[in-house]
Amino acid sequence: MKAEKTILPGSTLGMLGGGQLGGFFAEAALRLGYKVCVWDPSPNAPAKRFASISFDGGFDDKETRKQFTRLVDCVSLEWENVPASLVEILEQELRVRPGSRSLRLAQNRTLEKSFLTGQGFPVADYEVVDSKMELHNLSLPLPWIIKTATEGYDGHGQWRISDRKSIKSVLNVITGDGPWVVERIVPFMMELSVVVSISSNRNCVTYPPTENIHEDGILHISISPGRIEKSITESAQRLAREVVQSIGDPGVFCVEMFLLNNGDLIVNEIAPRPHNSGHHTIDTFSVSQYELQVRSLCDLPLVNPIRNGDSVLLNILGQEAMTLLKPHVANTVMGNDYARFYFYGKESVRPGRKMGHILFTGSDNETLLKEAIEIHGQISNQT
Ligand code: AIR
Repeated sequence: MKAEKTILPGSTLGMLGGGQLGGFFAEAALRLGYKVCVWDPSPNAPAKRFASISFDGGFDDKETRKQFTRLVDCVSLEWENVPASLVEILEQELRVRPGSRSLRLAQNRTLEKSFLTGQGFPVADYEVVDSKMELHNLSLPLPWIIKTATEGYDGHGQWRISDRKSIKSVLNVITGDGPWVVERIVPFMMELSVVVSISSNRNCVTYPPTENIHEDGILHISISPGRIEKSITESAQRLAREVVQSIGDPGVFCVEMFLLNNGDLIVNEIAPRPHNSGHHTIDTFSVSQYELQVRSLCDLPLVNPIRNGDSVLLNILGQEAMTLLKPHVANTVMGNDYARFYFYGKESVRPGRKMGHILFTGSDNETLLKEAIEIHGQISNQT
């Protein structure tokens, strides 16, 4: 790795992955005066709308890698399915943040879990099985959620089992070659996520916890700040900071956790990148998670995010985008006084695909939540 130095505006930042998260990173970088080079095999990847230059080659294409390496001053990523082997090669010549170490952890739930438990962080009880048949012999109390160790994303590669009788039927639908992580489903009060940015000298800044509501494994609504007591806010931020510090890689991370009925927090997952539940930081904080990604990558000072309002984020999923963009719906929904609209520019719709989001901002998140639910009703019920 190159010596730590500040990479100043005017330089070119490389981005592996060209989805919406990379797009928001690019917008933050452009505002600060950087150029951005996006590498994503999909020619129409959303972040390419903001790129000074972009590459469409596969992540295993040597020629693309050569040109990308020559052009960029440093590299970040926005998706954990970018091959860790590519990041390892790039790291030999360039600063890559977060690096292959955190990427490898995030790409493999088995590694992630053993890292977390090894470091003494609380997680749900779990077992790792290499073959599906081992499920019959597990003594882990039910209900379970079974997750593929690798390549799970947005609820894909996850199956729930509530009783022993249904093990047999689930065996027929589970895909992949294993291993799988089988987690005990814990009753929780709330799902929370905390975004942390950490610099190369291990200085950390965190946002307040966001409260997340999922539907079918996909993030539906995020409420900021989460509706929790101050003491839980502080413990969640401390836990997230400690997790990220123990990984040790500079960058932006999100620690997803569950708040249990007894007030305890347990870690669910770590994302080595900005998070969907942190999009609101663009609008309601003095510094966004994307700007902090740029700052931690370039060794610019990390500043404490100052909140200037409440927010409720509503994801626009799959077909909802098409409904919203019908003229009569757009004309009413887009007239909402609290709402800011983000469309990611994705060219094809898939069920559950994140097509955009609406951010409701104001001074009271109960009012904003009502607005979000009302608009969700309008975009999800129409054909
Ligand atoms: N992403 C990555 N992990 C979680 C999320 N939401 C973002 C990244 C990635 C994009 O989703 O920006 O590039 C992929 O979206 P899609 O709709 O093409 O699967």
